[in-house]
Amino acid sequence: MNAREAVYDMWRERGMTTMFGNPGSTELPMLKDFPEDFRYVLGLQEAVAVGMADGFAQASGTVGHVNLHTAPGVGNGMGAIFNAQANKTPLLVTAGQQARSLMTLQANLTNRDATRMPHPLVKWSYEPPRAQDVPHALARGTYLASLPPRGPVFVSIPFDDWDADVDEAEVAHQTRRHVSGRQGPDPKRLDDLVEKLREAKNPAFVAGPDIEMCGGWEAAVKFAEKLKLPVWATPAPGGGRLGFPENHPLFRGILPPAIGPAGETLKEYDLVLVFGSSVFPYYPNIPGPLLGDDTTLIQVTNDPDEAARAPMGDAILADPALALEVLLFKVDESDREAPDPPWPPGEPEESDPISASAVAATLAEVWPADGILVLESPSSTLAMRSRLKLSKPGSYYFGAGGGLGFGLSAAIGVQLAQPERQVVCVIGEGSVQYAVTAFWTAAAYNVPLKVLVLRNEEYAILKWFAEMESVSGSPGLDLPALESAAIAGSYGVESQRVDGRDALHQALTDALSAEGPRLVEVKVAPGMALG
Ligand SMILES: Cc1ncc(C[n+]2csc(CCOP(=O)(O)OP(=O)(O)O)c2C)c(N)n1
Repeated sequence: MNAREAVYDMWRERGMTTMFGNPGSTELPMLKDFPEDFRYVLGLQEAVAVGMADGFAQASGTVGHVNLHTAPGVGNGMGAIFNAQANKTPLLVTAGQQARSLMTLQANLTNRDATRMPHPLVKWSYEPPRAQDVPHALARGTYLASLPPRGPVFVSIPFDDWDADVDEAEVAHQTRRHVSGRQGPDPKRLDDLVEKLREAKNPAFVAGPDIEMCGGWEAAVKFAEKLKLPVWATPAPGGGRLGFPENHPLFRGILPPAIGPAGETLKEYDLVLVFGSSVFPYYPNIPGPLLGDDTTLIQVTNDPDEAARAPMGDAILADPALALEVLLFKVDESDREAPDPPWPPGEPEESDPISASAVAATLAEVWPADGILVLESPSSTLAMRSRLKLSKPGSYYFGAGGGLGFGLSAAIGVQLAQPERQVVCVIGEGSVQYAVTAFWTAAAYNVPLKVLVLRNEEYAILKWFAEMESVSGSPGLDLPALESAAIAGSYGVESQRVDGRDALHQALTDALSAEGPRLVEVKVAPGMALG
């Protein structure tokens, strides 16, 4: 058996049969005699390949795999690897390397310090010392990527390793292991938490993305219902997934992301339980008290770094879903009165062009029951969340790292992983440009993704930040004449430009019933849409 056969067997066994990538000469030996039961999805630029693999891994529940071209390919993919790290996406990033015999003289394409290159962005970075170690190294990387906190790992593989003989029995031991990483909470600390809950007069629950990622959606709903807890979503910039149905009567909204306003919002509660989130993904810098004097905060997270770096409160290290399931047995039903549901957002004001809030309201009218939103429209994030009120697990993907380019690429990966559900990528015209070649992949592989581009002819959110930061006179914030529909059309995605709510309603209805990928570009008024 050679290294290639051993590695493909391992990937097959782990359900890792979809590979994203952009190949070069150093990667071709890995792709030789590509097995028919595998699927290779070509990205035309590495940031897109990584973003697609990120979305695919998150939505499929497998470890994603993306293969990059030695040093320049890794370099191009780095911003997207940063996003995968922030998203806690289990991702195996592999890259080709020059032949071992040519590395010391540094022949062309040698990645001279391959393991250092992606270092701060990955959990582990490795180049096997011998060809025979390639299967074990890839197995180790795959286990590590999937252990909490999950994230990307990197393995550099020299050109001539793939045909090397490996010991079949040894490789079977190394690669057929099950390594499980869900950890339960310390029972003593959980009992303390139950006691605090019993004493609390006005507790609240903050739901983070790891609830959903750990399979704790149902348990979170039952827990909040049993205790009649008002529920907040963790601040939007760091909430790459949802932790709680946003149409639930107990759901209050999204916590404001800055320190001062978040502290102010939580001040009314005497106990705040944060599950599956950092405390907190703060941004931007609006100082203030972290927490009210009479508020106690307890965080349950499976990420030791999140537990250690929180600026206040206590932390319990555990899988948030497991902790919720145990807690459900330990807490008594509360006889507190359930809080009133919040007011739904009113009809958006009419304007010409229409506002992003009106776009969100129109999208809500046609939203498919099983729809999945991949969102990268910075100035309308809050309007989309508050009007779509997504209520099923696996319905929302957002780049928690804030690096643009995630949205369009990830949407393709999510749609490939969830062919039965309808994926809609809502994206600003500026954000489209960071992953523009993704249109080609959508067209070439007939990925039935729908893209809604909001054209406001500016970097709206940056103008808003400029105002907040008292920065006037900044260049580079206007985007006239960026023709997203025409660009997507030239890559092969059928596209349409519309103005006004009625035309948008019709265009979205048509796009959603069409079979292949479709794009709708809508003109919107400049500025922020907060609700
Ligand atoms: C890779 C990367 N480069 C730059 C930025 C900074 N940035 C944040 S939001 C934004 C503007 C996005 O514009 P658009 O998609 O049109 O959305 P709008 O702000 O108009 O809603 C930029 C450039 C970023 N987040 N990521």
